[in-house]
Parts: sequence; structure tokens; C-alpha cells
Amino acid sequence: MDKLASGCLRHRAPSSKPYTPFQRSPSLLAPAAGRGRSRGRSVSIVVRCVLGARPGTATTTELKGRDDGIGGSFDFERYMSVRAAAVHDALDRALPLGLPERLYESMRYSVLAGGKRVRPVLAVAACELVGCDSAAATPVACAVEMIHTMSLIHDDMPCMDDDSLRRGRPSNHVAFGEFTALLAGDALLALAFEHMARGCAELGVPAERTLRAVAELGSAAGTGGVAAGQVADKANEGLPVSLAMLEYIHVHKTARLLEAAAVSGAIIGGGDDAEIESVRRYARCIGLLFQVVDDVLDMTSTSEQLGKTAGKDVEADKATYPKLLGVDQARAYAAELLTMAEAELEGFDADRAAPLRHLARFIAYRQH
Ligand code: GRG
Repeated sequence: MDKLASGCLRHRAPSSKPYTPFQRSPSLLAPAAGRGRSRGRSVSIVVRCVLGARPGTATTTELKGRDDGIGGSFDFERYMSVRAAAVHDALDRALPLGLPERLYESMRYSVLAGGKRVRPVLAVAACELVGCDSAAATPVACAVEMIHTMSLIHDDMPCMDDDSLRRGRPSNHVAFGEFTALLAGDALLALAFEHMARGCAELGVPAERTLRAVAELGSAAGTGGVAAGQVADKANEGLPVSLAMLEYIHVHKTARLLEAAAVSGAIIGGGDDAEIESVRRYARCIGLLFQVVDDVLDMTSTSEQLGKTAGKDVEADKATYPKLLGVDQARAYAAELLTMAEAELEGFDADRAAPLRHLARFIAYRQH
């Protein structure tokens, strides 16, 4: 970790101002001043590689956990695959084939195509972090994956990024045509909120928690997040982009949905306000970290490795962290974000925080 952290100080958060558009967002990421919770037992984690140096996850763990990866020590790969499989099955059930068949086929094609399932696992892990069973977070986990998938479908369309490859297969509009893809995205967005409302009610989640989580996800998808970030991204295409604007775009387009996934999970799980705000700060760090890593991977990986078109940012002369900072400094910034994210988990029970701690590292060290 020392090696990782040593290059992180050049872009340290300058202040702790609130979340405001067009403000350099690391200011949001400043760790909170002392929370009143006792520190949990530390987890034994060995980081074996530096950013970008090795495929797979970055962690080695002692294995003696429960079957789902949680226990006295922790098997992250097992945890991730069990939780991701549960989400996949729940998505499959949430989206049975119906009429109009082509619309359902198109929705299922993209939702069930795989993907890393980082956002839904974040929601589940945050729910568990605050002491609730993972099952309570299943509807919100599905909802966030539906929103994410719809954003990918629309992002690939000719009027947006015009990309023909997604999750290792032809993009939705290539497979189903443009108007079906557009409507599949629309329907997924609507279904996300319907599914969440119904699913949480069926599980007996208190209605005020569901409402709060719905507002969180709605804001993150729309004007407070993905849609706003995408508009700014498109409007600035071909223009010189400052670091502040780049960060505005990435915080909104990418980080807000990751943040909302984790925050919604913590809300549904019954976290108190202090816990929810810690989760928010953690997730803001990893949300931005996710995009910084994405930018680096776009520049340094192949399409085969990514399952989507590599080098698109460079080809389109897009502003990215490696372009503005250089690859080494972009990696150093990622390392700083990882350190800040992990610091936010220190007030929680270490066993319960282990999935989120490992998830942050998974995001930092991922290869696709
Ligand atoms: C959500 C209302 C609404 C509109 C969408 C098109 C659009 C507006 C936004 C584009 C958002 C976008 C595609 C941002 C990029 C986020 C990103 C880094 C995606 C890749 O996520 P991964 O790597 O993908 O988690 P997988 O396939 O693994 O799930």
C-alpha cells in the first residue's frame, strides 16, 4: 500500500466544500472529521500489485469464511461471484419474456449479457455493512443495474457514442435496431423504479426507506447525475476541456450512480444518517476512481480485454484523466482515491466492511 499511496499527494482535496456542479470534485472527497464509532477489528489484506500491473483482483485473503465469502476472514472473489449470480437470477425473474416480445427480448439481451455487476453488488454490500440481510437490497440492486444498462444502451446509439460492441457482443441497436434499442432503454428506466417499489414492499422494507432510495436513484440517473454528465460530455466534444469540467462530467456521468447504488443499499438496510453519509463519501471516491481507471484502461488495453471498443477516447480526441494528467499521474490519482475510500470504512465493523474494502480495490485494479 505504501507504494500505492506514495504518489497520491499531488491531487489532494483542497477543501471540504459541498457537492456543487463545476467545482473540482475531490473537494467532496475529503474524509469526514472524527465519527463517534469505535474501530472494528482490522482485516488481513495483502495487496500484491500496483495499479495496472496485474490482471484480476488485487487482494489475497485468508480463506476460512462462510460459503458466501463472509466470515472471520474474507474471500472477495467468492463474495463477488455469489452476489453477482444472485443479482443475475433476480434480474432474470424481474424481466420474464412478455409482449411486445421484441421489446422484452431487447431488454433481456442487454441486462442479462453479463457485465461486472459492480453497482448492484455495491448496493448489497452497503446494505450488509449497516447490519441488514443482503436479500433486502435485491430490488434496489436490480433497479440500479437496469438504470446502468439502459444508460449503456443509449450511450452506444449513433446519436451518442455510436459504438457497435458492448459486453462482448453487438450493441443493442446493432442487434435490434435503433428504435427498439431506444425504447428498451426507456422501458428499463421505468421498470427500475416499478420493480424497486413493488419488490421493497413485498419484502416489507419500511416505505420511507424505499421512498428515500427512489429519490436517491432518480437524482443520480437524471439531472443530478448521469443525464447531466452525458449532456456536458456531448456539449464539450471537440472543445478544450479543463480538469474541473472533466471531473464534473465524470462525477455526474459515472460516479453519481455508483454513489447512489451504495447509498440506496445503506438506506434500505436501515443505516443511520452518519453511516449513510460515510457510505456516500466512500462511494464518491470509488465512483470517481472507477472512471479514472476506465480512462486508463481505454488507453492501455485491447478491445478483446475490455469487451468493448478500446482506444475510443484517444481516437475521438476526448478529454480523459490520462490525457490531461498523463498515465502515471492518473494512476497516482486513482491510488489517492482508493486510500480515501478505504479511510471512510474505518469506523465500521471490519468484517462487515470487508466486501466494500475489497470492492474498492477490485475497482482500482480491474483489467476490464
Ligand atoms: C440514465 C436517464 C439516463 C440517461 C442515460 C447515455 C447516457 C444518458 C449516459 C451515458 C452514461 C455512461 C455510459 C457512462 C459511462 C459509465 C461507465 C464507466 C460504464 C462502464 O461500466 P462498467 O465497466 O460496465 O461497470 P459493465 O458492462 O461491466 O456493467
